[in-house]
Amino acid sequence: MGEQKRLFFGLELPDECKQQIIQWRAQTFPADAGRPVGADSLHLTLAYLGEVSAAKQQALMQLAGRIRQPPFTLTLDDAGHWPRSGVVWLGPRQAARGLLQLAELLRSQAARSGCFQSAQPFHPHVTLLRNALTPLSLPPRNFHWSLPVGRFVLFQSHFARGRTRYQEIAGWTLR
Ligand code: 3AM
Repeated sequence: MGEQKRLFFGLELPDECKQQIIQWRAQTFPADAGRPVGADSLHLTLAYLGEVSAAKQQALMQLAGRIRQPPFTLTLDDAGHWPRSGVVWLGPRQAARGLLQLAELLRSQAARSGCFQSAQPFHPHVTLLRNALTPLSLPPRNFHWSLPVGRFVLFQSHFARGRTRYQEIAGWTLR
C-alpha cells in the first residue's frame, strides 16, 4: 500500500476574521487556559477522513467536485468548552442549513468510501484552544462574526516537531 495522508474537509476562515478571533481570544481567556491554535490553523472541520490512500483521495475528490450547493453564511456567535477533549471553541448558535447539508453530504460520502465516521452528530465549531482540561468561565455571548462561505477545502494534517499544521490541497466553489 502506498503512502497515506491524514485528510479532512473543512472551511477556511478569512485572514481578517482569524486576526480578530485571536485578538478576542487573547482578551477573553487567560494565557494558561489551554494551548492556542495558531491563526493560520483556525478552520472549521466538515468531515474528518482519517488516513487516506491516494486512490481513496482521488475518489473523494471526484465526489466533492460533483457537489452542487449554493453559498451560505457561517455565523460565529457562540462559544463552548468540552472539558473531556480539552477543546474551547467558537461556533454558531444556530447552524445555517447550507452548512449542515454540506457537512452531511461530505460525511456520508466519506462513510460510503470506507472512512470511519463518528456516530456523534455534527457540531460545527472552530477550535480555539486545545488541552483546556480545567474548568473555565465562558465569556458573555456578545460577539458575532458573520462570514460568507463560497468554498470548501480538502486539508492535509501534518504533524512535525510537536506541531500540527494544516495544508490546503484542493478547494471547490459552492454554486
Ligand atoms: O476541527 P477540530 O480542531 O475540532 O480534532 C481534529 C480536528 O478537529 C479532528 O479533525 C480535525 C482536523 O484534524 N480529528 C482528529 N482525529 C479525529 C478522529 N479520529 C478527528 N475527528 C474525528 N475522529
